[in-house]
Amino acid sequence: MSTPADADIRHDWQRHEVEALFALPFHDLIYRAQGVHRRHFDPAEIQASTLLSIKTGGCPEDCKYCPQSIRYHTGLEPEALMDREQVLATARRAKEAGATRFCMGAAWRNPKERQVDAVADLVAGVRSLGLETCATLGMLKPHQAERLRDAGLDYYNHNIDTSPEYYDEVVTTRSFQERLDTLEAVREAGIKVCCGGIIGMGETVADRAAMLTVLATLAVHPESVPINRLVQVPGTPFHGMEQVDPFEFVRTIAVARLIMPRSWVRLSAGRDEMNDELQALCFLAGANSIFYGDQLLTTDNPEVQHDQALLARLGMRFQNHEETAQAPA
Ligand code: SAM
Ligand code: DTB
Ligand code: SF4
Repeated sequence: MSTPADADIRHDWQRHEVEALFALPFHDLIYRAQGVHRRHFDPAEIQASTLLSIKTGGCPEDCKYCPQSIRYHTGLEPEALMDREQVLATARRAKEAGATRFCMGAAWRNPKERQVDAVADLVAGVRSLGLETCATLGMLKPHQAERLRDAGLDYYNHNIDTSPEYYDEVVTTRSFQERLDTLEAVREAGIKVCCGGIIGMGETVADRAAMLTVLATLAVHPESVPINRLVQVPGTPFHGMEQVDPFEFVRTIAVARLIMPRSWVRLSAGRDEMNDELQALCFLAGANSIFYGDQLLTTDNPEVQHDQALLARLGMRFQNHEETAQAPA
């Protein structure tokens, strides 16, 4: 028998319908998003992912938001791949602090075979600690995705970043289609997909609607949808961009929740510059995941004590390890 919750799941969203959601009065949009959220999730529960940059800087790509591109002078010193013990020690601390997922990021256009082997070894180690694993390493070929799956990779993060139309204003060194090809390789390998974008790069509301429509019309919705607010890093071309209206940011979260009801919608980069009230509005709009830990990849994130206190003040709690625990691969 089909339930109202089943009827929430659609893969045929049209751009004009999604734009109409963005145009709703704020209170109606939040009310609808809350309704969908409560049909699919416990509204008090937040999933926590901790990020670690395992290979920082020196990236050949030209993403105009990114401090790790070699083309921009951001003062970041390129570093070699981090050693295994250091990664595992950081993962252990993340688990002790309450994270359930550990995401390893590398500033690569795409990994070479030996780099995939090295990350596969890290994935196996992190998974054996009882954490969900995620990696973000740039473009992947199908056999590389399979290698990472065999090592026990649960999620792969690869963002579309923005709408197909605005994309060329943001990145020129890889195409939107190449991003979709990587997402397909990941999905085909049986790895869960983490895919979202960035708000505040000068895009229009129609671009935001178009970006979310691409995600919501994939054959399977991404299991995680990170919504980042641009972190403006001096030296990057997008430094100095006009700030996005906080309510417009909350609307983006609400629309993501409405059209991808079963996905973990992550309030991602940019939280360090948000006040507690804005974050609470994002949770009310349906965000139920955060990056947790004092650092994102290269920029600051709120301190763990602050996040713990915020959740306590809101009567919310972190998802616990038992809910995500899986047998070792
Ligand atoms: N190099 C890999 C790639 O681009 O696929 C993985 C790491 S990359 C830093 C991961 C994602 O972080 C980007 O796709 C982008 O969405 C996000 N990101 C990077 N810099 C950001 C910034 N300054 N503000 C917000 N999000 C950012
Ligand atoms: C995602 O969507 N956001 C994260 C993660 N996936 C890899 C990265 C945010 C990076 C913010 C800038 C920095 O710290 O370098
Ligand atoms: Fe490189 Fe990823 Fe940064 Fe783009 S977002 S410059 S691919 S590290």
